[in-house]
Amino acid sequence: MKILPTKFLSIVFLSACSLANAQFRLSDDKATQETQNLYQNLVKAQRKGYFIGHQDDLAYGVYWKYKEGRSDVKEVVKDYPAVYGWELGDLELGKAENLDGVPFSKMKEFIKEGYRRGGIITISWHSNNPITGGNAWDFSNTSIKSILEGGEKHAVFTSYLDKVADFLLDLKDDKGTPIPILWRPFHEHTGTWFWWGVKSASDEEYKELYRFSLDYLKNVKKLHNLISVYNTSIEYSTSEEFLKRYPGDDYVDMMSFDAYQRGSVEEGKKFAEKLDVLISAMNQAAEKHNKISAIGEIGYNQIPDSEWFTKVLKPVFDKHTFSYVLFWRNAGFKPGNNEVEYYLPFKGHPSEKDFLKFYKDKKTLFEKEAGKMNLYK
Ligand code: BMA
Repeated sequence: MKILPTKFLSIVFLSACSLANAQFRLSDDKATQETQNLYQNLVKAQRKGYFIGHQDDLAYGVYWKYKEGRSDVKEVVKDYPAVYGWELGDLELGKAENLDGVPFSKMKEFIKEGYRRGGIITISWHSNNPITGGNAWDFSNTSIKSILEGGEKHAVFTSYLDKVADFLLDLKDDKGTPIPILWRPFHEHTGTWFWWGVKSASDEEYKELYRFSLDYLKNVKKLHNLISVYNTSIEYSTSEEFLKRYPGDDYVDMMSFDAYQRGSVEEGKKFAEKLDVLISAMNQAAEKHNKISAIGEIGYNQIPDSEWFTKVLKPVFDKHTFSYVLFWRNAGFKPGNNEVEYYLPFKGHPSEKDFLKFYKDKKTLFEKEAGKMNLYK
């Protein structure tokens, strides 16, 4: 009799635990085992902290390009980021390099390398405009109807998806197992600047675009290694607004937004307040729909505030739970104009010390931790 209550309690406890994870199910019921494992491990890891990511991390830094083993992040904290972001824009045109000059052949190798070390891969797609032939920022068409099913430009759009699918299908480890990908298409859709944004796609058209492309990749192209990431920009403050163009639970696995601090260092306070609202509203939506959440892109170009990571970001991040945050690319000097663009410190940058402090915080998870967590098992 004495044993019973303990036994009973442990059964209750165990079933509560498995229930907690069981409610998180991938939208693709044919998802590969590794993809399901990654998803469940992301759910678990959220209780511990959040993974830190960086776009194009292994390809180049502010002062270098394509040097094996290099990474601006690693040179500052002696560890790679846990999440690697890559970008497919221009692949759909059959080009050998993406819109930022990264050769797709190299990108594939970097993806395999990050995965081999136990890192997480996320991919975005600044697709060219299939209607006008302009780039992703060409929102001059007033409707995307013609690329949806039955539309006269539909075949152009599916030819784009075919190219994307070929690339994704080729992402396999040495044993031929597909590498799980956090797929974040048609991002920042609440903004005005992309052809899938609010200026040229109605809410219903956007949802249809999202659903059609995902169905096409899963059902026609047989891709079952995708974790689908819904991504807005900053134009919301409630969960209802955040979900205005939500394509539905059967199409989304993670919820996310992109946000950048701009202007002077003094803007940090306002940015932190906004960030707090953005995460709260997103997490309310995520909780309601049994999805996990993330910050798809973040940054403050050139990091003019030498304590930005620990004084602006960390206090807000500490109030919430989410699975990863991806800092945008250390492009350095951009050819064609005199702009300099980078979002994480490199060796010798004034915010190096602050980023190291951020690294040492127990909630920030980089690649060594990710490796130990065996995210794919
Ligand atoms: C933007 C900038 C651009 C880049 C684009 C796609 O935010 O970094 O330089 O071309 O992302 O990666």
